[in-house]
Amino acid sequence: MASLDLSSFSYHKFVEFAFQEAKLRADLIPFPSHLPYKFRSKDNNIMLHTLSFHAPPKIRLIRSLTVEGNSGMQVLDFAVFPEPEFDLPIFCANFFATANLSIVVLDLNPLYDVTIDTAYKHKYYRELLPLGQKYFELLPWGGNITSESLRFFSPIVIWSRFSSSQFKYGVLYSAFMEYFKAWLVLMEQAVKETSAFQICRNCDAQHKYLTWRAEKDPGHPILKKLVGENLAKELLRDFLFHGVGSLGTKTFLDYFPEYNCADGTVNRKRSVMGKSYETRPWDTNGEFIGNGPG
Ligand code: BLA
Repeated sequence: MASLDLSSFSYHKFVEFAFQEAKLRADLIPFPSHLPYKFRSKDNNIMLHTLSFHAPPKIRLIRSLTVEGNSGMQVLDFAVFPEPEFDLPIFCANFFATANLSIVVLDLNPLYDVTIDTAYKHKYYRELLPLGQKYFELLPWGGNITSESLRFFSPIVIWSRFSSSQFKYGVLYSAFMEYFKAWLVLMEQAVKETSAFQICRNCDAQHKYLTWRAEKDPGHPILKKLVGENLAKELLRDFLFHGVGSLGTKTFLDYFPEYNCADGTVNRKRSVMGKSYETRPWDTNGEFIGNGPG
């Protein structure tokens, strides 16, 4: 199988595009408690770069982490989190590539579970379905996933695994640009919520999302290997999923009691339900057709 020379591509191009595009539509201010980071992994072979901003009144945090070096691996973790006064989706691009294999998740992650909340689904995704359709064939469904993850995904999620190639890299770049521009349009149109109840709900929903990812994101083992357990923890709590310690007080087990072990600790397995959804669980109208675990 042909493999891709990883030195011929970089996710920096994605990050540059995103921050430039965001700057056209919002005033980005360096995130107060973050410094742009450039650091080397423990074995010195890999560089990690971080960048983060906020942009009142709508963007609480826009941040990116890239990992690259001569280890045969490239990673992008780029996300945008809205202020709780807005029920905007969370922009999410998580790409992992080796010379042979790429694993990607690109989505406007819904704040509310769209398999249940159809009003939220219609509000944000009805008009975006054609955008998703453009890419579902070229970046096909990646097969079984951790079942718990699905409630954080939207009907236009791109979850894919494929042989790394320049062609796919180009398709992914194009999808990334279009998805991000679509998010920015939603952001521009978003109207500030005034109901205290609704703002609290948004805040809780975002906190639940952050709590899930800060505990169970599939990238954690690699981050820990690269920078060690302590720095990885700091990176997760203070940078990647900043807000997990401040937007709410509930714990992981409050949100996800099914992970409770008999001794009161969190089950270390990533999934208690197991993997499922072998094929795309939404039809072309964005109707949920997944059978779920079992
Ligand atoms: C695999 N990453 C995956 C998978 C998903 C995601 C769904 C497939 C395996 C699984 O079902 O868990 C991504 N899951 C997500 C996202 C959400 C979610 C974005 O629930 C959001 C709610 N991935 C990264 C980073 C690294 C990384 C930063 O984002 C590395 C530093 C690596 N992801 C990575 C690897 C795999 C993977 C190595 C395959 C290994 C595995 O399946 O455990």
